[in-house]
Amino acid sequence: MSAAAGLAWRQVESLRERLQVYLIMGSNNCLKDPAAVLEASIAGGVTMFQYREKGTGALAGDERLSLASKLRELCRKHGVPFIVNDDVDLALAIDADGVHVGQEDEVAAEVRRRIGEARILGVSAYDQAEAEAAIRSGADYIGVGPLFSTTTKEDAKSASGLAVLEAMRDQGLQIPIVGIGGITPDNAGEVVRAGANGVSVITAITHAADERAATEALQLAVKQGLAVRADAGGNGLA
Ligand code: FQP
Ligand code: MG
Repeated sequence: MSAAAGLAWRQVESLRERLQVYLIMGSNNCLKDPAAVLEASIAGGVTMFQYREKGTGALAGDERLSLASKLRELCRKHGVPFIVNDDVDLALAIDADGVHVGQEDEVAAEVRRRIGEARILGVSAYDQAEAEAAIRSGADYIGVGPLFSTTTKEDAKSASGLAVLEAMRDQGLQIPIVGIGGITPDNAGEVVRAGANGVSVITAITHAADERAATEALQLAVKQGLAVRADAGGNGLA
């Protein structure tokens, strides 16, 4: 990544667009070769990618580094921002475009300090207080959820529903938001209409029979949701 590209991606308008269809994935989420899954999803229009190698059967050590590097190069080749989940050292080692951390991970303000000003910082927020703290820590975007129930994350909290997104926007939060947890092409539109700029998914793409088609369906649902929001006068956030 050149520093210039990183800074451009951090621009708020650009980041909102990048959050539209955000794929999160590690080797253990995939039913086939992870690089093939990522390539198919990029062909279908994935706008951002998070490498999350975690949970039962996750790779470690050299295997993890090697897969991370491979997926990082694929993203670079196609101009898709590459984010690393949790692991700042890995992100710096492979020159990732950013890092995503949650409330139980390295403190967000410290992550911002370590990754510098050219990389994207994403932070998970379950409610308004966590969202405000994330913003103070230098987050570029927040991941809000789980909105719907999910079985992918072993330690997931209970589903919040869409009201949390509406409440955040009603309270004036302007930061780019991506919804997470149990999102499919069927509910992606309502996630955006409730106030998210996009959706992030694991299973909806990695377990799809056709990853490209699944990505296209998510992209369409998000675009339609954004259009409805704009028609309704938007909230200045679309
Ligand atoms: N939102 C997003 C994103 N990515 C994530 N990985 C999470 C939320 C969850 O630390 P966290 O983050 O609570 O759990 P884990 O590290 O197990 O994923 F916004 F990018 F969609
Ligand atoms: Mg985490």
